[in-house]
Amino acid sequence: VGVTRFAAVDLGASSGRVMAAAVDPHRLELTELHRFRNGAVPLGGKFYWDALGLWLDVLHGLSLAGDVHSVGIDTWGVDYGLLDARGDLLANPRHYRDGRTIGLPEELDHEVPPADLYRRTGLQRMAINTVYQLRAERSALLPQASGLLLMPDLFGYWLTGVRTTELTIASTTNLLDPVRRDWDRGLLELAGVSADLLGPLREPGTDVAPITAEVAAATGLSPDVRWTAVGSHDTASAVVGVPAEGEDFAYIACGTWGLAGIELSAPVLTEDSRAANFTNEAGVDGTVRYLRNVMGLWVLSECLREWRDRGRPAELAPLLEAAAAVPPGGPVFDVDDLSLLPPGPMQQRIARLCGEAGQPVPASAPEVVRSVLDSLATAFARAVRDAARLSGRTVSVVHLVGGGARNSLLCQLTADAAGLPVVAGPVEATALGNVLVQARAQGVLTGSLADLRALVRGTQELRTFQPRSATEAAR
Ligand code: LRH
Repeated sequence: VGVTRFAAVDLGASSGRVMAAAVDPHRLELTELHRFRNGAVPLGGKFYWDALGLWLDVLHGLSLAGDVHSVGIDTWGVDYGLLDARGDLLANPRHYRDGRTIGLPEELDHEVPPADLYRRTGLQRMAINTVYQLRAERSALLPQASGLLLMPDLFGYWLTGVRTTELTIASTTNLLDPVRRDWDRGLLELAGVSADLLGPLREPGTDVAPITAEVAAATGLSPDVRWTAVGSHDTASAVVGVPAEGEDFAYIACGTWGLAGIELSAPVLTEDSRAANFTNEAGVDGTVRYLRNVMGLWVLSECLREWRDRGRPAELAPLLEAAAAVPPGGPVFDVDDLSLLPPGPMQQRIARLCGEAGQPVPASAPEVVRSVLDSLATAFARAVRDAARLSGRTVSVVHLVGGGARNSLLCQLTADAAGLPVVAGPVEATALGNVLVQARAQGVLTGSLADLRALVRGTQELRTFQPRSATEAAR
């Protein structure tokens, strides 16, 4: 069997990248072709995607891809673009950190009681969910729209001219029935979205279409290159890329967000699960991603941005080293507090949260960093414990993948808080999961998710952090 090459486009919250991978049943080698900044574009008090700027970066990345067989695209969840009758973008897509959905969950509660919405969709209650964004759009652009594409599908449409809605990204909308893995028509109607506004639903791992002649000309790619629908929700791809062995594992996909949970074969839609704010998102191969969205490294990166803007030292490596030397047992705050969601003065918000919780306020930068990481580790450990309890599953190891896997202090603190070994890596689990699903869809790999994960385990660098006792940690 020869080596086949694939391209993965992964649009993450702080950066986007185009990667190439060489794959055969014993090989999985990722090369970064192009990395570019990504983030919410503030304008007029609102936050947008820079969709066309990103499109140029995607084309540039693909122009460096050479001889690839197919392309897969993943982005973060919940956001979408609206199309007019000609198929053109109606407006710049909004970014979920926009404040337009504040108060809308409470408003929708009058039409669909929260318990009912959870039983039907199984999603964690978050104001960023598409159902609330659409509500904000109801009297504005939605009536003019002839099409709605979630972000990875929008880029796929630009790549091929074909509209489709991939299942894992659809499952972040709060409009999908996680049991039937199909739209809840009643909720679509309530959101003001007719089913024909959305493309047909497709499972991840579906070959969709070849790239357009325009894209082939712009990138130098062969016009035979395919778009393969992957787990196009970045978290779904990240979970494919978890190098787990067996079933007793939890994962934390830790980047801007920290998605902490387990993989199940059926959703958990109980009241306990709703009260614990767990989500049931669709995964690859009919799986359910049973997890909690934890605020993640966003809190830390906003602190760094704030310090940088004020001309204070904001280099991550020395700050982490200093944070590691801060004694344990310091202030821990609720990282999921809604006040931390929008960009802004993070240190001040953290100080307020610590103060309100009757804890000392971290003063120096290393103390703030340590408090953020202790708080994240606490939230991750709680999510792992809750996921096991609510699903009745046993967890004996935690896999931490994504950018957070580089942060040794975070990995160690998570192991300590969870009382379980943490296996860190791969950092690029999302791009790897994207590529693996393409390679299998295109017949280069075969087997189950366990087989795909074995390839990750056998080819990528991993580090294990053993949990320490309190006395060991203090030393
Ligand atoms: C992580 C993520 C997460 C949420 C959020 C909007 O990048 O996709 O799963 O959906 O972003």
